Amino acid sequence: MVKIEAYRSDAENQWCPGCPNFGILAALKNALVNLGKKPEEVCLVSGIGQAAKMPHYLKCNFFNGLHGRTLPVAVAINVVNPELITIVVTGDGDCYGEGGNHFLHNIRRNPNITLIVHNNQIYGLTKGQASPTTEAEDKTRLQFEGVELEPLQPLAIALLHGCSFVARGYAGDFKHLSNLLVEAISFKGFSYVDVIQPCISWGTHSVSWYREKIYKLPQEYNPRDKEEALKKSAEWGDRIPIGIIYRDDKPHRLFGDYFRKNIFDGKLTELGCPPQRLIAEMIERYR
Ligand SMILES: Cc1ncc(C[n+]2csc(CCOP(=O)(O)OP(=O)(O)O)c2C)c(N)n1
Ligand code: SF4
Ligand SMILES: [Mg+2]
Repeated sequence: MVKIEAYRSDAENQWCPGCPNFGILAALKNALVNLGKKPEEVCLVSGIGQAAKMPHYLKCNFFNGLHGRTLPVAVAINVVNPELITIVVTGDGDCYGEGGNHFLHNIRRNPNITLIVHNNQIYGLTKGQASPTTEAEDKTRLQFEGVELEPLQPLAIALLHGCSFVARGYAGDFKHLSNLLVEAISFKGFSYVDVIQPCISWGTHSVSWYREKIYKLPQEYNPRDKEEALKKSAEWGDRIPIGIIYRDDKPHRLFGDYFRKNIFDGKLTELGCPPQRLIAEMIERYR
């Protein structure tokens, strides 16, 4: 049996005391333990930002790369080693702004990975500039007269581009979020969870602003109804739904399977390294 202690990291935590990111960290650890996954069976991938520090605070395989370039690395890891549970932890800026292109095209590719977006509607690490999900007219430290652009609707974008698992969680509801992550991580295909994570230092809304609006999708809600899911994905105002907004369990082609079948015959990790001589010849050819 896997114990939560197995995931404990010795790294000093740099998040602000009381940041809801701690809730996401606890929920993710709990989900992995509930799934019986050992740290060596998991790989976290992140870019730059407060959210992207997550892999430092949880002991398992990880890759911490460039801002906005999280998904391509995760997809490569999953293609090379499909048995590894690959989870992307990213921010709203990292994923929907700098990495927006990768978000769009990896929904279309359908890799077998889980994408967790800490959506605090702000660039937290760089101290409070507007992100793609900051609401129009919200005042930030940089946009002090109010944001001019309408916010991106990432859940609707995911649905319209064929994402088979679309969910929204809340960092302040440990049990609900942990259950959501269990479902997302066990899903076969690209599973996407946007997690509302108030930034208590730079965010444009208080924790109570979110708390008053968030509600759980009721038992009778049917997450297989795409039209209804589209409506729910756009619901952001007086009420904000959390839960599995859409899931389609029909088997879909996985990008990793396609890639290995058509480009490489087998698992890349089993092919081993090409001899040094071949690499040297290859480099010579392109000199
Ligand atoms: C290519 C590039 N552009 C900009 C930056 C500066 N930068 C670092 S983190 C960050 C914003 C992170 O915001 P988000 O992804 O929402 O994460 P948060 O800190 O809010 O969790 C920016 C703009 C960078 N490191 N690299
Ligand atoms: S700046 Fe905001 S998101 Fe970053 S650690 Fe502090 S409260 Fe959390
Ligand atoms: Mg952010």
